[in-house]
Amino acid sequence: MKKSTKAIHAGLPHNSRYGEVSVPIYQSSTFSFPSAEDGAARFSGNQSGYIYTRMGNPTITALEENVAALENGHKGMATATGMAAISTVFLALLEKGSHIVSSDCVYGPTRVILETAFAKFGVASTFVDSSDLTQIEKAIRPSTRIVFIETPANPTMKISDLAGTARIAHKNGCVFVVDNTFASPYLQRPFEHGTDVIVHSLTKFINGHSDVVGGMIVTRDESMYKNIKPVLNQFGGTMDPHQAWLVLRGVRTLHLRVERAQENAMKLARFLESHPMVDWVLYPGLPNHPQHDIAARQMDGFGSMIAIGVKGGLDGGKIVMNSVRLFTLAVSLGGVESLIEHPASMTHASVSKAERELAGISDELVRISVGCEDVGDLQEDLDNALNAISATLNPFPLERTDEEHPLFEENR
Ligand code: LCS
Repeated sequence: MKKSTKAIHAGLPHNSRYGEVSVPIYQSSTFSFPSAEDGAARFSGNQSGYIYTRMGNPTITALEENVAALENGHKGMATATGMAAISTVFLALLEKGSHIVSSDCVYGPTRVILETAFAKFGVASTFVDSSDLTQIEKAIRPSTRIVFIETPANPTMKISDLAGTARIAHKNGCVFVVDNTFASPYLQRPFEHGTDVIVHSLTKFINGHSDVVGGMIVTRDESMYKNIKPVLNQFGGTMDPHQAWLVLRGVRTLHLRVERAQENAMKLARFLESHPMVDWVLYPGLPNHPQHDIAARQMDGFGSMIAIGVKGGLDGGKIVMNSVRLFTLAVSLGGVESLIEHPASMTHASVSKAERELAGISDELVRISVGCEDVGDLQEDLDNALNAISATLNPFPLERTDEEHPLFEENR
């Protein structure tokens, strides 16, 4: 099946009792056993069948099958949130004395849990610019167990080379984990480039309607599944059947939403590039994006997230965020509605200013999640909000200064 067919069909009931077309919501915390012997056989793993919803549930299984199929993976494990997926993988694969190498611009809380909770249990972490393979290689120690990257990265839109990172991780005996939230499996399938484990915040593109939080872990093989699944079941960061049903409803239009949103994003990125109130635009689909070629090689499209720096720095950004009428000022991303936010004071406020600056998360960076509305309406809204900067903060120089942003190659 092609990916759009999988989004609609994977995980649908094959032997439905009443011919239902949608997966039923099995809202049951526990499942009866035909006999005491069957119950014991299910617990020992000698018989398949559901036991207790924290350990598995048919509605949740349907979603796990759907996302694993979209990723061309082996098996999925649905989690309560994206952070539950990430922390479960860390809990399962790291131990006292071990070390992890991660992208320096991962989602704020991913970095924070490594530097606080996991550090407390003796896990060391190093954060590098993962778009530079030599930095990843240099950071690896004999104790390194995981190389973890997010590409495109939140919020800098930095792209890391998946195949190159996989080679380095495997040469050094590390598990290569990718957070594929920003691209979604519709645009990027990391297993095709050598990844071992994929994590998702389903809250974003996969659900796509800003009404559910959820996460998913997908493994490439059975042995990795067996390493992680008991940790998820026992620590309990699992999903609820109703939540799974809502995400299943969302994922069935993944391809339609992603296609429309990225078409809108490309048009808006070009418009923003030429806007006198915009200093720089980072969108992987623009040829001047520092890793545009890598994105073109490993992705099926460039997605719908854009980072911009506006005239007037943070003050200018605040004016834009307070002036939009159609864009919603809110964190999160990947829904059908367009959102705008300020990472330094919102999603990445938990990361220190010094670390944010090293990672390219400057104070003037404004992040845009482009949705599926009419692109003309979106452009008009941004244009009005950007023009409010000059009206409020005049005078500002009108010449463009794209090349001033630290993420541009020549300024490294
Ligand atoms: N990974 C990435 C790349 C994310 O962007 C997020 C959330 C997570 C993991 C965590 O997923 P959650 O637990 O929220 O389902 N990113 C958010 C953001 O940029 N704004 O609000 C949440």
